[in-house]
Amino acid sequence: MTNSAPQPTDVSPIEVPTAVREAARAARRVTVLTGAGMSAESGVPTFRGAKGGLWEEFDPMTLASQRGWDADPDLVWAWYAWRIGLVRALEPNAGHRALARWANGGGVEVRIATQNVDDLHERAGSEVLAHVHGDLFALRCSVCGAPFEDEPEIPAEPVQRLEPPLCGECGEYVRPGVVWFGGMLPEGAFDAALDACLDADLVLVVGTSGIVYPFASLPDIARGHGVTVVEINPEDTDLSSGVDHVWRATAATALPALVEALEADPA
Ligand code: BV8
Repeated sequence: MTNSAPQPTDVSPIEVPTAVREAARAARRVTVLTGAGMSAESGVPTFRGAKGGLWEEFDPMTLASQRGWDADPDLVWAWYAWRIGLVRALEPNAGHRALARWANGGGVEVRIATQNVDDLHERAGSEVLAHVHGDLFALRCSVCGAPFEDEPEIPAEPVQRLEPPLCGECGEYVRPGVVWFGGMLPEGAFDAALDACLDADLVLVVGTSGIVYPFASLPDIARGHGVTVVEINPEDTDLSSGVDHVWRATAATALPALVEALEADPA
């Protein structure tokens, strides 16, 4: 595999670039790194991107940071309650389903590490190795850390402000189980993702702008260890110049096409 600068493969979305199909066919262990673009075709807004994202409308440091929560928990909780309601109402897309089918098809080990806090990979039937930025649905007390198992009140329409639920143990506010900017990643999550990249034959980077660290460092580390890295993204990203192949396509068109091609012509 030449490591010269990857040539964008301007093929129609359903056609699988030969180099990508060959790398996938030869692989026994595939690690898939996903970001918000993986869930975009399910209707989950991305954070950035040409068509606008959450961060255009909402300031991440106000809504996705400890400082923002300390300053105004009702504002932050209302935002996460909206996102919980939104994700619940949406379905996994053909990309999520294709990854589950690939993993369950046998003959290849497919491991998923994601930045996404939604549960669409799991609802598509995939096991997720690591939610490196946490889980929208894993609610816990913001003070004593006790898990919150009750059903939080989710307003039908988005509201500006909503008081967070109270912890059954200590009565303090309950927060979403996500990682906020400046926050520590879940115990072992980054290491699990890193290990899965280092002993992979192929790393697929799907739907991420590659801006948020340390997750964004994974493709480079993998490639530095001689692992083939392929980016699937309709747009150029900070990662594009550092991968072996870029496939300018969307998650829900590229992944089903790839898995179909492999099923049609297995290794
Ligand atoms: C930490 C949960 C220890 C909350 C999120 C090194 C250098 C610089 C900065 C740092 C550094 N190390 C640490 C930092 C600070 C910071 C950081 O990276 N800042 C950035 C902004 C510069 N990192 C942290 O704070 C991390 N913690 O490092 O702790 C520490 C602490 C302090 C200092 C040192 C060390 C924690 C970061 C986690 C924050 N939490 N989410 C919530 O969801 O509310 S991040 C959140 O935004 C998501 O989880 C995701 O990670 C990120 C969004 O990125 P993407 O998923 O890539 O989405 P984006 O919208 O950007 O792009 C979408 C892409 O999809 C686009 O490319 C688009 O083209 C593509 N696309 C669109 N449609 C499709 C598609 N692709 C395919 N198909 C489609 N249909």
